[in-house]
Amino acid sequence: MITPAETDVLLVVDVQRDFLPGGALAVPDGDAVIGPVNALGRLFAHVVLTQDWHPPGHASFASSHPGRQLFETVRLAHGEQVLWPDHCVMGTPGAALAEGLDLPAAELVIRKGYRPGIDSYSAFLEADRRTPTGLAGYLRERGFTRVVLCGLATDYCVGWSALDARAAGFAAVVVEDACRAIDQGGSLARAHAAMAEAGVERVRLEAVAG
Ligand code: VGL
Ligand code: ZN
Repeated sequence: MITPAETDVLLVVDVQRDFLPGGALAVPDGDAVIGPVNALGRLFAHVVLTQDWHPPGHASFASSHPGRQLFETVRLAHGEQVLWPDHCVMGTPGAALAEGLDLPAAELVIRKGYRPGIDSYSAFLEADRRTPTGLAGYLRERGFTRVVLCGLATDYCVGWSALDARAAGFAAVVVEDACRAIDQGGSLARAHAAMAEAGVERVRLEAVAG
């Protein structure tokens, strides 16, 4: 059972139009998270959102690598990168938070992936694994000790954020049915294994007490 306390923060990851059906990088059934996320938002006193936020021509876009295919992996200066369709381009409608997302009391929106050459699945550390987004410092300064995660996608931004929450010293809980996965090439199974190894708790919505 998870009973939201003053030291808990709900982290709502990348619930943006481009990740919903019809969007540029649609997560299967992605719109199914909106109801559960809104319900969670009413249970937590503190809510933080993330927004994937890329400049045009971002290094994670297949279109920036002529001759390369979508979902192929390439080697960038800082490591392996999956090539995605152009998505969440800063200031475009696809980068906007999903319609129907109803979290008026959210206290912070943290944007990530805005450096042209570096992706950032994680809300805490960019893909070079060195550049902090500032979120860990913010959460520590606010006195939070546990991060409860939901949103899109389980195997990328939610999963990486949960692992980095643990690495930064927070307890981390993923509310599974308030997330959906891209699940390409075994990515969801890998994410589940890594989360289990790192001590990320996985619960269902009904285990979060009102
Ligand atoms: C995401 C792939 C690329 C995510 C963001 O939000 O999970 N996945 N950019
Ligand atoms: Zn992205």
